[in-house]
Amino acid sequence: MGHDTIVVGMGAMGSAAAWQLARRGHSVLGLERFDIPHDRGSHHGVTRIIRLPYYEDPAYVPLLRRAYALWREIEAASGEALLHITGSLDGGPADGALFAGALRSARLHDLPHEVLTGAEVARRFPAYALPDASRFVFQPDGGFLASERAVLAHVRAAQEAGADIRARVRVHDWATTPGGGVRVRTDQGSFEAATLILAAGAWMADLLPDLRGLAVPERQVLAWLQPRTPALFTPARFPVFNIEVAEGRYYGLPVFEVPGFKFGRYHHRGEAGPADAVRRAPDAADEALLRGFAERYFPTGCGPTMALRDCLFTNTPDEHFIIDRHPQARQIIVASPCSGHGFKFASVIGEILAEMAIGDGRTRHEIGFLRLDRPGLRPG
Ligand code: PYC
Repeated sequence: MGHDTIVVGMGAMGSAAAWQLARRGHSVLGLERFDIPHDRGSHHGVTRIIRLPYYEDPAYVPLLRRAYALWREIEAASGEALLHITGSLDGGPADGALFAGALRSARLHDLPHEVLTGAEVARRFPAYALPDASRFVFQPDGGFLASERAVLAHVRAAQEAGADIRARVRVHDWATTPGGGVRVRTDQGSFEAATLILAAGAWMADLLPDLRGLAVPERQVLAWLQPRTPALFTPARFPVFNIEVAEGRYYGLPVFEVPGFKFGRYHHRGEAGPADAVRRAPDAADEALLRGFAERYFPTGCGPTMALRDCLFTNTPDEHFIIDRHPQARQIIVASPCSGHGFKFASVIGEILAEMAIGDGRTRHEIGFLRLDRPGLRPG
């Protein structure tokens, strides 16, 4: 057997898993099809939101608490500042799913929080001009992660712990071996291991055809606009947000590195398909849609466009993650279709994947709600 574990995909989840495995003394081969880091998938674009009152489901909150601790651990191990606290605002119409979900998680998990009207948000954070009738959960521990830096920190830490990490290696396919292991065929030869972790993000269904229809890549576009009043859009004065407005569900972050505040619309224009087939380059219609949102809700943020970039979500039918073993091959662990909200969890998902790959394969974390055979993934 070549390695204990092969990890396919050195993005957010795969790089964290490589570190968690290597630091436990496991021999790891990490394979990435593109560069490390790269801008084809779901980890580029400088920053990603982290937030605690999880409107998607309160079951994520314990995972988030551990994710925060592990982000601080990789910061200490790498000497990189990765996690920046700004507070978070989550909400929209008072009877909407986003506000109700955030409030439910905050109450259920006893998270420090305040409920604010649109006018109260504007008084405290003057960049915001949200509908006064809407309601928002402000939670002080929200913030953002420096995303490419985080991937690099995990990769470097994994290498220092002995992992063999290789970029520009394209995996063709994989097969189980008679001895209960796995062989991975690539454009640079075949590799064997006892366990395989598939963390290939938008390319998951290419490696695991069973996931077609369950892990569907979707094009997203992000805008960075130079604020007309930059002082209102700094991390100290601009909490990260997830909001529902008349135009859809949007998220955004303060100015960091790129001289513009960053935001995007969930399911931007609904363009989905295989990762290599989805249209990529942002166009004038993308920009117009995003600027229209900012002009209405962040009028002092709406200076010149500084950057427009695209990335991919990998959506499941119920928009929850998939983390499980392959039903027919227990030595294959499937992770990383995260429906666009997974990056913040990468640190804890790395720990989960390492625990699943080692010893009796049990993880201390409660991830039953992310299994492959859950009702939300069944047709109809
Ligand atoms: O989870 O806050 C989030 C998020 C923002 C954009 C994509 N996911």
